[in-house]
Amino acid sequence: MKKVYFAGSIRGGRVDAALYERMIRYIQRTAVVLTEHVGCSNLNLLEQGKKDETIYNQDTAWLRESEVLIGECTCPSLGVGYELAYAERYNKPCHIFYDKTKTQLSAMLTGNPYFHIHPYEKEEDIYPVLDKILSE
Ligand code: 6K6
Repeated sequence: MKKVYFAGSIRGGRVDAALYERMIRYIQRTAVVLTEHVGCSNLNLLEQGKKDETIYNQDTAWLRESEVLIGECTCPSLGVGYELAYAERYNKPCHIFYDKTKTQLSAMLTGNPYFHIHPYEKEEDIYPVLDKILSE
């Protein structure tokens, strides 16, 4: 099964955490998600005790191991931006979703033809695109 690195905001804000969880569950029907915790609603408990250095080392190792990055970028996150640049450096295909009724994506992403960008209006529009990405 395909190994997916799912990226979504953590310290950048958790307003879309439930959406991340639904996307992760959907992807898990046909692929392996290395970063399941991104959709975890009880992140406060989980985050306690984990050193930032450990998080960085683990996440960059998972990025190198993954075959594709799928990011939900409606809520801006420095960590997700960093992960996208890191994935590009390792030639991992990057698919970026964002709700175009809620935000304008950074020009540093929309201006880079390397990234596959998927603006959506309704959550239901996301899932057929995920099907396509996962069957590639
Ligand atoms: C443990 C369990 C859940 O959360 C933790 C501790 N924190 C993190 N654990 C794993 N990955 C993290 C953590 N904090 C940030 N990240 C990575 O950065 C994730 O892969 C996200 O895609 C991204 C979010 O960055 P920020 O800047 O919004 O925190």
